[in-house]
Amino acid sequence: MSSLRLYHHPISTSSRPVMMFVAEHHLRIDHRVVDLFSGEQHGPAFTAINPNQAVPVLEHGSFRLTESSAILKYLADLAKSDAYPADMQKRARVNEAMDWFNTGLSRELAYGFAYPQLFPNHGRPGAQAQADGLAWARPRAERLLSILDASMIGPDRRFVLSERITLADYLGLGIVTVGEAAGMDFAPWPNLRRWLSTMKARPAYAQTHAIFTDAFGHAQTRSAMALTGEGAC
Ligand SMILES: N[C@@H](CCC(=O)N[C@@H](CS)C(=O)NCC(=O)O)C(=O)O
Repeated sequence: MSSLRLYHHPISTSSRPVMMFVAEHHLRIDHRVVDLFSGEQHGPAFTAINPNQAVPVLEHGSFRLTESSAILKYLADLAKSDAYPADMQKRARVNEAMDWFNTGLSRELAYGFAYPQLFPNHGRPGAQAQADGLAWARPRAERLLSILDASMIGPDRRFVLSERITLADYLGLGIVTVGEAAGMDFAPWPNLRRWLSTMKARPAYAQTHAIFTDAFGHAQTRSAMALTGEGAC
């Protein structure tokens, strides 16, 4: 098998799901950290790898792939993982949930609510604009979190739309945890909290989320990020 390489950053919302999937499937992969906080993603070397100037990027031999959702699906097929079922309708259900996370919850919870608070380059110009932006995003994020809680996880399922873990859980975890880091209160959603505990109890979570947890648990690290003026999710 050709060699695998993953360009990522351990704090990035889009990288963490791929890192966790890779760890849980024991894939041999060359990990390359792209330093988002010094702006390495904007330099010519990385721009030649991904013109979008964003992580994650997967290389499999000479084949290069961007977009976390596409990378997860590619790796799952490569690893013949049950997390991406072969059955057409089960697979469509996973795709459906992944699109929901990536185009719906990500927009409201990550881009609308969390990033403006956590990453200086996402902050709105001025305190009033920042407050207005958060007031706009919060109810929209809450509406989607209610749907995730009541309909997608529900009282009886262990995972999103499924009894078994799928790629949707890995992808969704990246987005839900960044909302949590920004102070979204999950108290109203017991099924969501149970799912989050289940995901955090998986052995690969601690290993792949150590830097993320550390960064948002220590005010000192947060202000160090603010000083750089760089960095995104
Ligand atoms: N839709 C892309 C999003 C990739 C993305 O935005 N990555 C962020 C980290 S979460 C990034 O590299 N940002 C660098 C920048 O904006 O300068 C995916 O799912 O992979």
